[in-house]
Amino acid sequence: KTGSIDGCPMGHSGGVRSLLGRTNRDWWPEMLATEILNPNGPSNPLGEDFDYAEAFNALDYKALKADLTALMTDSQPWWPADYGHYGPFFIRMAWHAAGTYRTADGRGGANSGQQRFAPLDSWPDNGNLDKARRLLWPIKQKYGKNISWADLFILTGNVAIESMGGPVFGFGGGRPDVFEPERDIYWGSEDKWVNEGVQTRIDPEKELHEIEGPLAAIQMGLIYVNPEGPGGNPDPLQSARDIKETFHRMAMNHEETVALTAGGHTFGKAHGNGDASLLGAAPAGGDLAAQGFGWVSSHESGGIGQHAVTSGIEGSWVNTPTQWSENYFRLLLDYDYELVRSPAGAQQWQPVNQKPEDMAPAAWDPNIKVPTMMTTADMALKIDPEFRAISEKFRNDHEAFKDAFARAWFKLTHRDMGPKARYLGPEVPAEDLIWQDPVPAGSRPSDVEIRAVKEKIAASGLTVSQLIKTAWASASTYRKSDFRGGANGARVRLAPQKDWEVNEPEMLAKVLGTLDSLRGSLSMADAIVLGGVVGLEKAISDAGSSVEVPFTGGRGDATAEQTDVESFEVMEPQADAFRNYLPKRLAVKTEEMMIDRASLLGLSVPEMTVLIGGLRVLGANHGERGHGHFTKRSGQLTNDFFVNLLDMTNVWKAVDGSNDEEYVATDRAGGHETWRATRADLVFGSNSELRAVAEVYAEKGGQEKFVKDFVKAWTKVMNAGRFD
Ligand code: HEB
Repeated sequence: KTGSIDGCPMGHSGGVRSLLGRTNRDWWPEMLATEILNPNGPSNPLGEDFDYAEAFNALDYKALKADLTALMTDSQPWWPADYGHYGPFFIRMAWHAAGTYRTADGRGGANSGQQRFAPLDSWPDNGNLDKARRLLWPIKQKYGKNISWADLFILTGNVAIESMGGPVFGFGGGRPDVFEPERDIYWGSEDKWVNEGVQTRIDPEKELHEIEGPLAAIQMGLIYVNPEGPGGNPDPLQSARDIKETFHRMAMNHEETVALTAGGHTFGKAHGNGDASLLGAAPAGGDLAAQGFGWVSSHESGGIGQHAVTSGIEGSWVNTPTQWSENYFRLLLDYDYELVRSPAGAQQWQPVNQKPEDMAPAAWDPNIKVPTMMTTADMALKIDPEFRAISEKFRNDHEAFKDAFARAWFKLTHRDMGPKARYLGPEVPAEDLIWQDPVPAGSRPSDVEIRAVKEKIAASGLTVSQLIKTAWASASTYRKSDFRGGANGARVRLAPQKDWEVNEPEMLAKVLGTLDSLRGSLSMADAIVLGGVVGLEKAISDAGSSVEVPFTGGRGDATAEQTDVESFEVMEPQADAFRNYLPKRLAVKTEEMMIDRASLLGLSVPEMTVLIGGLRVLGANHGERGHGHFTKRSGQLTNDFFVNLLDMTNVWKAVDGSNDEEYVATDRAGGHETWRATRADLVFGSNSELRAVAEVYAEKGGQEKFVKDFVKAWTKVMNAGRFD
């Protein structure tokens, strides 16, 4: 499975990697510790009541677009526009904002404005994009809270394409900004940037070429691949292999990949007219006086304009770099290319015997003609047979290329926004796209209907365990990273989810069949969640409490036609601590996988803790696994898990041969076995912070709070992914 956390990330045997890998503080130990002022998570100066959708809807969208269009040709002396046009620069900014997205965990991408923060602001691949963002500041300042940086990056990319005559499919706003780096994202474990020596994520010993999961780049600090070829080796075929894999991890097929790259490189140039060693530190390590700028150059003219160095590669791909055209494929396919070096020493490809009319204007003087170039990554589109066929097709059918580019760009820049219901503004395309995971609107059932179906489910003979497991299977696919999954759509009854081992397919089919026959006018999605409510209310009253479990209907049911099976495959849990499911040991510790899943569900530490403790006693474990089932009153919602976990009568010991994944408790005095547990159970006793929360629920009188908190967290998960 691509992009998974299977096996050892670095290809070495037995290694365990940490969940977060190398973090900002590892890179920049002197970084200002602003986060200690935000112990409860990211700060937001706009305040809790700020509603970005409302602010965006009040935006003067037309005026903003007009200002952006004017900015394209408003060259500033501190970072002059190549060819007098900033369009290509802004396209690269938008593409790099979106391009960190990876399907495996849905993290990365353009949906929160992360490019403003470390490590992304300082990735070598994002070189000089600090200037692109700064060029936008006057416009951001003017429109203020009505447009987020995150939306502005993408909209600016669109306007750039439009202003140069390129095709655009649409724009949806609605990406609220965050105000500090995302704390939950793994960017890799390497301790060197891509330009500091070869350290690829590719395992040369494995025959099957593998890139470390879940990442979508081959080296630290890259959006995708090294333009000069893998590890700097200018081999177009090997580059093609890496491009295919990395773009696949961003949900792009080969055609989309070719269209995107060719369309992007129809514009602009690469910068390498000077000595790369003259560049200063990246923004996160930059001098205070540089005010957030990095890569300050001691090169001629301060390394701007004519002397700018970014990638080190020099030149434009086509002869018409500020105009949409057919020239990329024409030049790529019609010329032979030879390997040359740029003034910065980078390896790049130059057309052999280029006709003067095919040469490009120099970026700083239209009267000077310079040869065009291709990077090794571009050459992949010419040399690799699969890519070549697509390149030829697009060359012969420009309309097809235009359409493919426009659609792939829209997908690239909107892929991490989740359901279309989240898109805002006047340019949202009417067409539904399969990668948006469309769900037809549901209707709200009446209280009378709900009560009737509840009674039928209660009398159906389905057990608490079955109802809870099924509702959990449906809702717990939600991930806040790209807003996919969740109970809405009831995709748990469709391939591939209905067949996932974690969901116990046979049990699931039986429960779903019964719910289907009882649901009346309710959608399946609602019936599944309502089943959970029925199970939970029974478990609560059997335990002697009385707490009502809220239910909000109105979910819709997606069809198989509306479901891209392959794109859902990456969402299959490789472990689920909530169901004590671990089919095989992973490269990340079981308890870290638990934190990861909880984070994707948007849960806090107490919410995660109360859910796990509750799910255990409700019998929600995968299969008949008894681990962590610390109760003699199965199916009742009690705090027994916490009480027994913290009970000093038990002595715990790892089970031989379980690789420290399974544990057994014996009675300290009697010596007989009392309980069995997994790491995902015992961590609530061993980790001091989790233990502190577990204690609250195990305390005398903790039962009532426990039930209330469980219901609240449960309901939060059941409603996650609803934007109706
Ligand atoms: Fe790109 C630029 C690479 C894809 C768009 N790029 C660029 C450069 C390089 C590259 C190296 C140069 C930089 C400097 O400045 O120096 N790409 C690359 C690669 C890839 C890519 C390797 C993969 C294959 N692109 C892409 C895409 C897009 C783009 C997909 C979109 C769509 N780019 C771009 C642009 C530019 C670039 C527009 C230009 C910029 C300026 O001009 O500034």
